Parts: sequence; structure tokens; C-alpha cells
Amino acid sequence: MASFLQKNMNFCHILLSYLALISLISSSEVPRPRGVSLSRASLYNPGEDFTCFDGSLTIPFTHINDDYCDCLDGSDEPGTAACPNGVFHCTNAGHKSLNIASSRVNDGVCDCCDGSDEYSNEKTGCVNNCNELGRSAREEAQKKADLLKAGKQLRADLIQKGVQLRQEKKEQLTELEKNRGEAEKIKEEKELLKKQIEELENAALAKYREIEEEERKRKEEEEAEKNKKEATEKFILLDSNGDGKIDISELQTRKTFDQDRNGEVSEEEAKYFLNSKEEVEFDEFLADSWTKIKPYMLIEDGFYKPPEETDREETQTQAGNEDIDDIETNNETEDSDDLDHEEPEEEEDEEEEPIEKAPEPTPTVQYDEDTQKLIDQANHARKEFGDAEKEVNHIERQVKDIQDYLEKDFGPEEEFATLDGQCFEYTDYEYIYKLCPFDSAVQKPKSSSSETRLGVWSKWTGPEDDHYSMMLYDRGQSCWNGPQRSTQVRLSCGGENKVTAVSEPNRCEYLFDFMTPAACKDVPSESHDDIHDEL
Ligand code: MAN
Repeated sequence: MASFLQKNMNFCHILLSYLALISLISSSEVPRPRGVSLSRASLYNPGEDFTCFDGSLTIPFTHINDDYCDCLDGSDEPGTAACPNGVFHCTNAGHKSLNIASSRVNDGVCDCCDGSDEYSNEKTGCVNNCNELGRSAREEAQKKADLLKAGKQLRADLIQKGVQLRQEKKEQLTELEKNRGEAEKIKEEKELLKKQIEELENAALAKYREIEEEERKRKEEEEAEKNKKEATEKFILLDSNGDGKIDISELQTRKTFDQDRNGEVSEEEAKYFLNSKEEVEFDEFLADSWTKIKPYMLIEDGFYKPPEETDREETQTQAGNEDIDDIETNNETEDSDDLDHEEPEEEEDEEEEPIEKAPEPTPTVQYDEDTQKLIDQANHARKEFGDAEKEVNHIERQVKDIQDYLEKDFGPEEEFATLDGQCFEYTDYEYIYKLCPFDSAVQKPKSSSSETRLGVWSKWTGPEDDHYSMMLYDRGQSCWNGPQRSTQVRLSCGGENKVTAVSEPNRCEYLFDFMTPAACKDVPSESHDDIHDEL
């Protein structure tokens, strides 16, 4: 029985070897076993025994593609599925050759466009469409090549502009630094002049200070007197029984003090004006009650219009402590706690530094001519110093802007420089996205005007061999219960600058696709192993 099996196996072996030999002759002009690439053909010599690529075994050449796996590395079965780790090479004449796992040989699925992987499976009906696929792939490749060619030209222009811009900025910086030196000198001179004239002004004003002080005191006393007179009048008015005291019942007779507008003045309401007491005499009235009562009496006299119904409660608590001018209700609520707990928009502080303001001359005193002259001169010197200081600050800001520019990495050849200062929008069904290269990325819902910062310019993050293909914008607005938003920008070659797609692959992590001629350069090629050798 065993010898019968052995015989049969031998017979099969011979038959398969024969078939392999036929395929060796017929599959290509260069004789090679089925599934072997042209570049490896020399490793399969029909006139010699075959040594597995890993050197582990040498077998007769007839064992190649006999559907029995001899070599551990699968190199003896390039054209069958016998070895689990074998590789089948499709010639795909007319298109790109292809290496597939040998397990896909004769598995009923057409993997090679020339159908060569399904040679014993007629039912699969693989047709050779390599020519068509090859043609459209070549057309596609041609289009890409044309785009690249045109893009490269545009890129060359961008490089030129970028280089020029950097040069200009450097020149501007040199010029500004020179101007800054001069402006600082002027500022120092003006400061000195200001100091000198202010000393004279101060000395001249010294004699007026006493007069001013007296004037101020006089005014204060006048005010206090006026206030007392008013308080006295109202005290007499409110003290309806004339006993020299104002009590709860006296206040209850006046609708003015009905703070909750419920039609009656409660004891509580009255006591509020009486320092929480039953009654007050004039001194206490003047010291404490009057400041609370005064606004209400003004309302009664028609000098002040009471606030609307909804604001009354607030008025009630404020009225006693504040002067009439401050009664106006404050409708601004405290910062409402944003559901999303986003950080508040930070506004860049472009404000100019505050400069010393000239003190307003007190109009109450009439200065003598010389003093007035000194005041005018001092005011002028202060203004001149202020202007000189402004100029220095202005130059410093410009210097800072240029330094920031010069520190930015606009690509190895400055090709991305012209993108700085520009912004590009992309609209999807829910949001409008805006990318301002080297600055920021933002998102704005179509339905509102509030912008969400998706990140500020950070750095280039492409792979080592294509570093300038990816940008990172980070430190954006915090995600609710999550990290700060961040954005990756994937660059590709295109005839114009345009955001072509935006997605949010992970919550609060955004991906922009941005095409630009600045990215039109030869990219590092993929592995070309066996790809073009048989077209
Ligand atoms: C907003 C947008 C979205 C984001 C959510 C996270 O709705 O910024 O892109 O996913 O907030 O809460």
C-alpha cells in the first residue's frame, strides 16, 4: 500500500514538474518559472539544482513549483500556493507588475490584471485588462506630472518672492533699529526738557497749592452745608408730628418708601431708612438715614425716574448705599458660565502703553501770567515727550513683528513665505473653517458668529524625508472635559492655494487638507522594486 502511494506521489511530482516546465517556457520571452520576476529570473537556472534563497536546502530544479513546499522561505514555490510565506509575481504586461502573497494564487479572486494568479481556475474568468488599466494609470500619472510641472514653476516664483521678502524684512529691521536709536535719543531729550520745565512749573504752582486746597475745602463745606440744608428741610417735612424725631409711622405715610410697591410701607421697609431703629433724631438722620432717604425723596420730587419693575429689587438694595447717580440698574450679568466651558477669547492687547497724561489745570484758580505760561510750556513738553515715547513704542512693535517673521520657518527655500498673512476658508454643512497659515486655524458655526480657536501656529511635523508636508497648530480652545483643540494641516501640490477638505478624526483634533503650489516638488519615491521592469 505504502509503495503504491509512494509511486503515485512520484507520478504527481513528475507531472507537476512537467507542467512547471511548460509554464517556464511559455510565460515570458525570458524563461523563468511561473510567479518569478524578471529581476529574480537568474536565480532559477533549469540547468542546475536550486538552492533556497535562505540557503537552507538544495533541491533538484524539477521541484520548483511542484506544489510542494521544500524551502522554509517559500522560494521554491513562486507560482503556487504551497508555501505559506511565498510571493507570487504578476508580470502585468502593459501595467505595473505586482507581488502578491502566494496564498492568493488560484484562490478564485483575480488579483493580477493579467489574470496570471488564477491559471488553474478557468471558472474565475479573469480577463487581462492590464492594457486599459495601464493606459488610465499612465494618463493619471501624466496629469499629475503636468500639475507638478506647472506647480514647480509657480513654486519657483514663490521661492523668489519668499527670498525677496526675507531680504526686505532684514533691510527694514536694520533701518528700524537705526530709527529706534534716534527715536530713543529724542525721547530722552524730550524727557529731560519735560523734567526741567515741570520743576519750574512745580515751583510756580507751589504758591497756588494752598489757595487750591482752601478752595477745595471751601467747596466741600459748601456742599456739606447744602446737603445739611436739604436734609433739614426733608427732616421737617417727614417729621409730621413735629416731635423732632422721625419714626416708623411717619415714614409709613409716604408711598415713596414702599420699596416693593405692594401698596403699603411695611415696618421693615421703614426701618431700613431708620438704621433698623424705631425712630431717629436729626443728627442720626443726617449721618446715616439721609443718604438712604435722599434718592427716594428725589424720586418723589420728580428729579429722578424710578427704574422699571424688574429692576426694582436691585434698586432696593443699592439705593441706601449709593448716590443717586449710581442708582441706575446694572443690567450686565456676571459672565454666564458657558456650557462648553470654553476659555474666553483672548484679545491681543494691541493697546498702546499708557502715557503720562498732562494734569488738568484746576479752573478754580486764576494763575498769574508767568505761571500760566509755564503750565502751557509744561503741557507742551509733556505732549512732546508723549509723542516721542509713542514713536519709540511704535518702532519697537514693528521690530518685534519683523523679528517674529524672521524667526518663522517658511520652508527650506522660503517657498511658504507668501502664505504668511493670508487666510483661506472652507465651508462644510455645519461650520466655516479658516486657516491663516503660520498664524491660526479657527472654526465658526454657520449659525453664529462666535469663533472657536482650533490652534495657533506651532511647527512643521511631516516625516523626516518630507518634513514640510504637515503643519501643526496647537494650543486651541479647550474641549469640554478634554484637551485643548489642535489642528494638523496636510499639504499637497496644487495649482492654487486652497483648503480642499476639513475633518475631525478625533474629537477636537482637526485635519485640514491644503493644496498649494509651494508644495509642488518631487516627493521621495516609493519602493520601486520590480515595478517597472516588465512594462
Ligand atoms: C464644538 C465644535 C466641535 C467639537 C465640539 C466638542 O461643537 O468645536 O468641532 O467636536 O465642540 O465639544
